[in-house]
Amino acid sequence: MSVSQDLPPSSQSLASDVSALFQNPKKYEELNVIGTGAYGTVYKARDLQNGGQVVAMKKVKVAITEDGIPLSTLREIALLRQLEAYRHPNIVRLLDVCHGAPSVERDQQLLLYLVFEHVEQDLESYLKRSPGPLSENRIRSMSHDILSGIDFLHSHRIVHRDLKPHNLLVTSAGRVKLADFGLAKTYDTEMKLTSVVVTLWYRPPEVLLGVSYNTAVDVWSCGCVLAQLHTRSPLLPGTSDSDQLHCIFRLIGRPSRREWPEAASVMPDSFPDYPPTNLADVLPNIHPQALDLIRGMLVFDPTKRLTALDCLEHPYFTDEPLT
Ligand code: 0RS
Repeated sequence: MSVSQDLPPSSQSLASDVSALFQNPKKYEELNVIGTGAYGTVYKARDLQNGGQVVAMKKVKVAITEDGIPLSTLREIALLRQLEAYRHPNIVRLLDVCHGAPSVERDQQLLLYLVFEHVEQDLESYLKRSPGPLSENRIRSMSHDILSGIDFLHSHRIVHRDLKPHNLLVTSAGRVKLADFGLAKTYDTEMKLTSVVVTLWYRPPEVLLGVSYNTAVDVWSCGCVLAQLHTRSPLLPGTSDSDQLHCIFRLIGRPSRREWPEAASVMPDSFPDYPPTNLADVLPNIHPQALDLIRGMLVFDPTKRLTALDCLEHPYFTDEPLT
């Protein structure tokens, strides 16, 4: 693979950096498919050179141009590698990046293999398998784990954009780790080509309304996940973009015309004037501080929503020591 020849001088070091990290994927033995989606396919695999350690191997197809691998892809891989240096406890470990052998490279496409530590369960299955409600301590510790992971990404100017129980992984020790972020542009194009059903339940109003968005989107998604930790069922299970907005406004009330973003793709009067529902009725028996935290996360205006750091500093986490 020739990645460095045609790049501007400023990106030379980046390209060779990434290039040096690519290894032969032959040293991994695929065991079975863990999941497949817009992101590509994730396999459970065995690292043959490392005592047979079980790993999660994600195959991503990358379109190559005359100039080689798109600079945006190289940048994202470099960024994932850079993040890995911090070994954040709530981010899944990236162990290796390699590329496909020439025989597996199709026309204008390259297979990239991202090798991660393998984590036993995803939060979706964890909640389904849980025989009863999670304990208050468990909920608080999992909520803190998720928010710490988000705050770490945000402090590196990364927006996850698709946070949901499916890509939150639960270790055997009960810690939560974020997966499936980065390489966003790489699979945005893939997403349009595949007919994968994407869940809308964690999507914030600004994304559904088609206005520009930022890190606040992850806080909304996280608010939906935190509510789900309490009830073990999705808070806002919309069936289409429009139904998702109905679900949201039935919960938080339809925003006034004054609050409605100018660039929105739909008008406020497309929706009934829903009054807000009391979140306490939807989340019965919830810790009052947890309720206050989730309220601050599910705010329509992204600029008025709590940040991930605000959330971590909320009394829900600071009033009592975490277990
Ligand atoms: C739909 C019911 C199924 O170790 C799992 C892992 C798992 C991983 C792992 C590590 C690092 C990823 C996975 C990863 C990479 C995209 C991803 C998208 C979603 C999730 C993880 C991604 N439900 C969902 C999948 N599932 C079984 C139930 C599991 C179970 C254990 N361990 N992924 N998925 N990155 N890219």
